[in-house]
Amino acid sequence: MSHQPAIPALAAADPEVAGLVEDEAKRQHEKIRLIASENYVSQAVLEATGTVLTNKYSEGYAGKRYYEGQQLIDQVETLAIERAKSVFGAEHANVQPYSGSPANLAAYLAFAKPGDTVLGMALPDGGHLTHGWSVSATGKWFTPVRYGVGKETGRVDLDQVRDLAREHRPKLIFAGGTAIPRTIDFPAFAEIAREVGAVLVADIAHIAGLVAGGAHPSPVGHAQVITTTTHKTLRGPRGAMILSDAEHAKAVDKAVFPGLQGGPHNHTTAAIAVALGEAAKPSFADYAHAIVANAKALAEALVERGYDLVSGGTDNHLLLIDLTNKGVAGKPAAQALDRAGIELNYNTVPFDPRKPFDPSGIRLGTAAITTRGLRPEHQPQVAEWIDRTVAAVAKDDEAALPAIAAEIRELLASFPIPGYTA
Ligand code: DSN
Repeated sequence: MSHQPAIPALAAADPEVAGLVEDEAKRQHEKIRLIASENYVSQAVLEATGTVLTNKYSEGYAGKRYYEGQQLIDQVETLAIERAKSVFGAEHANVQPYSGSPANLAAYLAFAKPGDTVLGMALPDGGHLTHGWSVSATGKWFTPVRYGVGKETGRVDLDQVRDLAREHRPKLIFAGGTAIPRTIDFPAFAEIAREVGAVLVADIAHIAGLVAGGAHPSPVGHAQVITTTTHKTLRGPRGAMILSDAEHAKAVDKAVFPGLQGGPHNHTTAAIAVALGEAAKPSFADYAHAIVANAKALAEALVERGYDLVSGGTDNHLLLIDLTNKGVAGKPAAQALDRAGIELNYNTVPFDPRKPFDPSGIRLGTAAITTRGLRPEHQPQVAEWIDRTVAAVAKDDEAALPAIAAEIRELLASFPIPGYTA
């Protein structure tokens, strides 16, 4: 049983860290991982992240660096950029943002000034911290206005978006978020942004792999600026990219470097290039559609068991469940599910009467289980395990959990993951 690629030098030099890495690989093998923002990267992506490219500084862009020795780094970054443009059909790509939050901050730096008004989705309704939530720098340094979902529909309220945009004339409008189970209507957002003269930023961090694989409509041609992490449904390393049209390209690049960041993480850039190479293959389109099929099957099985899904279901990889009708809060449910072998996160639900650190809901996603080969026919069983665990929490029956974890380990033994050999 070991991590793949093998880590003998690490084991010899630092058994303490190596032991933790080995244990984490085993943990990832033995759990049903349903955290909607996580995945399993391929072994090729893992190998790229562990290369000598981590040794190199390369502030600047290809052909215009502030350090020498960029003969090969320039080629790596150019490859990643060209693949990103090709996979998404974008006019411009910047692959240097360290992760999603810096990518979004770069959009602010490029197209707004401190104090300017920005319109984003409220965090409890499914938005992201960096879309102007009060505890984030973006909420402190800019003037945030927030839209949400309809109380009855659980879906983004585009009438509210339009009304708020007309009233507040924001410089930036963010479309996208972290807990949106339904298709994002990029053309509708674009129309609103055009009307009020705002730059539309589509944050597709969650759905980038679905967009790449044709399982969610693309924002290209609608949003002038598109930010995304690379490690969720896109199945790359932890990192981010900004795509844009040609008109906004220069401002995006200037904001990332020298505006916000120093040297790019070249080992990550290489791994992003590898992931984008994988995303360009026809098999990735099958993968993206399989993620959605799994999410829909899981949603159906949970609804059959009386679970209250925000918006009633899903169009993408993500399910948001309000556990109020089960008499259990999100946090104890998530913690018990973890002990039972199912990893997900507790989450606020729209109009949640509870606090963010102890909310009413849980959030699930199917990107990782789809990578390891689970299919719609497995989802009724996954739903049954979730249901048994939630029922155990309601009855304070901790003793029920180890049996569930054992059943899960038995099923998953037939579904290997990249990164670990059992
Ligand atoms: N933490 C990411 C997520 O889980 O959606 C967003 O930052």
